[in-house]
Amino acid sequence: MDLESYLADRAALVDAAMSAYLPAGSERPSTIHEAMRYAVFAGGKRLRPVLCLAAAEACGGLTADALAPACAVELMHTYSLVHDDLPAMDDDDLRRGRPTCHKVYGEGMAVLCGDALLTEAFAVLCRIPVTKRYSTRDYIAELAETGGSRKLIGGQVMDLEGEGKKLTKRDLVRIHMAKTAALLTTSLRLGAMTANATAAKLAALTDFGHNLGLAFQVIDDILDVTQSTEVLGKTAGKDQAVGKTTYPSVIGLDASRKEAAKLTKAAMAALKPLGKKADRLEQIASRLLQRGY
Ligand code: GRG
Repeated sequence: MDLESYLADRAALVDAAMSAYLPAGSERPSTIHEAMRYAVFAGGKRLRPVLCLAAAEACGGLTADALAPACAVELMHTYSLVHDDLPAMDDDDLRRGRPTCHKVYGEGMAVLCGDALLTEAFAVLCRIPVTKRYSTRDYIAELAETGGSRKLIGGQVMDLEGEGKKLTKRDLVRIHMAKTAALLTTSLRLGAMTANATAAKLAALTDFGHNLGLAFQVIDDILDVTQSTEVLGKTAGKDQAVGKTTYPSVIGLDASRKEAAKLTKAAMAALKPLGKKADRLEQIASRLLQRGY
């Protein structure tokens, strides 16, 4: 299967599974369930769930067994976007090419929508078939650590407190390791765990995830200044408008492109222990890098 067909096929599997897991839009109280579905089914790339499935496959596991964690990471991701867009955070009107959740359903409902999506992520995670090495407790610990104040929330705090200040490249790495790279890495690790992956394979995927996550963020920063709002589906030039330090603002556009390429190369090198089975992950990394150009 070529990469395009693979990405479309896996995204469709994840969408069908998420639709089955989530309450129907008509279920009472329907406003919250409609808001959850509005946020989730808004045309996201489904990068994190696809990485989860591809990691399971790279470790010799079944795609079907990794569907629950794939949905869980996308639900956590969507919650973070809904809350990140709120006026108290990034205050954004546009996400995934549509009005943000709070613009449609109001701020109170958007807060509750994010809360419900995050809670649902853990409920879905409990549906993972247990393997010899990993128990439900291991899956929950993995996702909880990533969603907590040492990773996603901590990264968001550093991000908020950094607005209007001149940060160094080291500060940026710390923020993006906690925000973007952490959830990408956990997506890979949860998928691999459903395939009963050894500690060595998990370590290789962790290394891959850290480098890929940072590369993804450098590319996201580049796109923010080089692409239009229409292409991005979210407000272009937002980073500069709110005084956020980005890779291009610290090291320049050319050096940022080189940095993204270097990180992608390091990510690909980390896949060596997985052999040919990791080819799909390598293709995905290469495809993400192309987005930055
Ligand atoms: C808990 C409020 C809160 C925040 C946690 C992850 C995070 C911190 C906030 C999300 C907002 C954000 C801009 C994160 C940076 C990572 C990033 C570039 C997200 C966009 O991911 P894509 O491009 O989006 O995969 P789609 O829409 O395709 O899913």
